[in-house]
Parts: sequence; C-alpha cells; structure tokens
Amino acid sequence: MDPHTIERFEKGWMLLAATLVLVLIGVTLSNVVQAAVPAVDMHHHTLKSVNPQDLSSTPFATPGLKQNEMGQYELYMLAQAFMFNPPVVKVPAGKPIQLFVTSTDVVHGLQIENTNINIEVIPGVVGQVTYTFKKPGVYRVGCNEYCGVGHQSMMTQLIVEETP
Ligand SMILES: [Cu+2]
Repeated sequence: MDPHTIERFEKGWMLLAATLVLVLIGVTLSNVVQAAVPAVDMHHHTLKSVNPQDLSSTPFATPGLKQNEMGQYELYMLAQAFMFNPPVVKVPAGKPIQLFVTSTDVVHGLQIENTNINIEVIPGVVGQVTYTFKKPGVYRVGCNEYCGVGHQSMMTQLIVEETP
C-alpha cells in the first residue's frame, strides 16, 4: 500500500473510534438524565415509590377510587396488618381501572379472585396494574403473602358495578 492509502485507512479507523466515543458519551449522558427524573411524578402516573412512614403528600393519603384529569379511574389501596384500606371498594364495570397498591408495614400480597391480579405489596414500593372488570359482581380480595397472626382475616371486597 502506498502511504496515502495507509493514511486514509487510519483516518477511517480514527473516525470510527471517535464516533464510538461520542455514542458512549451520549448513552451515558441520557442515563444520567433519566436517573435525575424523580420517581414520584403524580401528574404522569408513574408513582413508583413512596415513603411508607409518610404518605401524606401522595394519593395514598386518601385511599380509594379517583378519577384523574383525563377521566381515567385510579384506585389507590393500602395493605396493612391485617386489612386493606379502603375496606370495601366500588368500581365501574367495563372501564380500565389503574390500581396502585402499597404497604405501610410488612410485605403483603394482593390477589383478586376471578382475575389475574396478583401483586406482591412491598413497603415503599408502589405495585401497579391496569384491569378492566367485564362482569359486575363481588370480587373477593385477599392477602396471599403470610404477614402475621391476622393474615387469614386480611381480605376485603371489590364491588364491580354495572355502568349505566
Ligand atoms: Cu397481609
């Protein structure tokens, strides 16, 4: 190869190396930016973690069914030894319900009969699932994670009501 070919060859490799370095810097920076986004962002419904000792600034302060600004249903439930809060919940049939659940004490489970809803409920972590109840009726909700002496009685009812 003559010297000019070699030079072009090297330039090609240098360009490739420089591109890789820039791509890596870009990837790293975008990760940093993502990490800087706070976990609690109630307006975009990405509530992923909470302080189990202080839920006052979260929707869990008043658990139950809410409708967000887009008219979507959000159901906030608390699991605690040995009950669910609210104790009885009514939701409309045929509408997607975004369920958020967290624990104020130990690890619980939230299982709703005749659905595939089965969430491990961990203090500080917000479990989330979206579900549309097609059939009106009473669905039993139980804790399926042994949580102490009252575990057996830790259950509640979810009443799915016909939508007009
Ligand atoms: Cu429990």
